[in-house]
Amino acid sequence: MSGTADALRLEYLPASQLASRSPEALSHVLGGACFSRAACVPDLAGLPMLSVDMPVFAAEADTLCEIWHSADPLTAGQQGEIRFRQSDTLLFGCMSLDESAAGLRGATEQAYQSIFALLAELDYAALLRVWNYFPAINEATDEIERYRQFNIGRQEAFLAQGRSVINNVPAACALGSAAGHFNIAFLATRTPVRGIENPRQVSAFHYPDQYGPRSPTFARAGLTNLGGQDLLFVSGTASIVGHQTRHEGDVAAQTRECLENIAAVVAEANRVAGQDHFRLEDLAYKVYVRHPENLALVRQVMAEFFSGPASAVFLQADVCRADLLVEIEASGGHAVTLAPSVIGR
Ligand code: 3EB
Repeated sequence: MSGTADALRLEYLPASQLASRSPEALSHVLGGACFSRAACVPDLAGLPMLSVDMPVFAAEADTLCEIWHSADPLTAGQQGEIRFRQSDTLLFGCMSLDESAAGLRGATEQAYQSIFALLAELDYAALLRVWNYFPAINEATDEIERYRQFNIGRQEAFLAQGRSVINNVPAACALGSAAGHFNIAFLATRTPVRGIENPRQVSAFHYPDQYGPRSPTFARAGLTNLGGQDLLFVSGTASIVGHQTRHEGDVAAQTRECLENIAAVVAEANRVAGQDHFRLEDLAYKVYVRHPENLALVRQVMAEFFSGPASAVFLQADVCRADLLVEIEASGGHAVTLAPSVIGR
C-alpha cells in the first residue's frame, strides 16, 4: 500500500553487501547509483542502477551504493536508454549516455526530452529530483565550458516541451565525475512538486549571463507530499550568495556558507509547507569535495555546525564552477539507513 512512511527509503552501503541481498529484498529497490574510483556496479540484472566514476571517502568500501527503496509493489521497464522502476506514486529512472555522437549539449537535450516523454507516457506530473554526472565539467571545448554546454541543452529540452524554465523546476545537481559516460538519474512523482528558492541566493534560473548563455534550470529544493508525508530534496548547494561565489580558496568558509544556504532553504521549505517538518540534523547529506586533502576540514566544519550527529556521505567530485571547492545536497522526509562501514574514516 502506498502512503506509508516506507514509500521511500534511502540506503548507503558497500557494493559487496548489495550483491548478497536476496531477490525478495532487491524487489523493493527502486534504483540508485554506485560510486567508486573506477566505476563498477554489481551485476544486479534488472535494477536501474548507475555506475559513476567518482571516488568515495568511506572506510572499508571502495564502492558506495546509494539505493532508493520502496515498500510498495514495484514494476520495472525500459524506454530507449532509460531504465526505470516505479511504484504507484514514484518513478526512479536512470541512463548512462555516450555523448560522443551528439556532443554534451545535444546529448543533454535528447536525454531530458526522453525523460519528459517517459513522464508523459507513464502519467507522472513532475520531476522531483535530477542527478547529473559527467566528466571534465570545468573543461572547455569550442571555447565554452562543458557545464555551460550542459545548461544550454537542458534548457532547450524544457523549452522544446513547452515547460517553464523558472519557478517549479526540479531540484538537481551537476557534478564532474573522474571519467566515463554522461550519467543521469531522476525521481518523478504523480503529485505536484513545489520549487523552493533560497532568499540568500539569486534563483539559478535567473543567474546573469556571466555564468553562461543559458541559465541553469533547477530549483534550490523540491517539496512534495507522498501519501500524507512531506518529502524534501535540497539541490546541490554551494558557497554562493546572491549569484557570486564567496570565500574563494577557503574551503572551511565555503562549507559554512553551503550549510547556511541549506539552513535558509530548509527554513523556506518549512514556511511553504506550513509546518516545521524538516530539521537540519534529520536530513541525509551527500557532500562533494573537490580536493581529497580538504575532506577532514569539511567534515569538521559540518560537525561543528550541527547540534547533533547527522547522516552524511562524502565523494570526490568537481563542482560546476572552478572556484567552488565543496557542494552539499540533502533530502528529508524519508527514512535513511547508513551501513556502519560507510560512516567511518
Ligand atoms: C549553484 O548554486 C551551484 O546545474 O543542476 C547546484 C545545483 C549547482 C544544481 C545544476 C548546479 C546545479 O549554481 C551549482
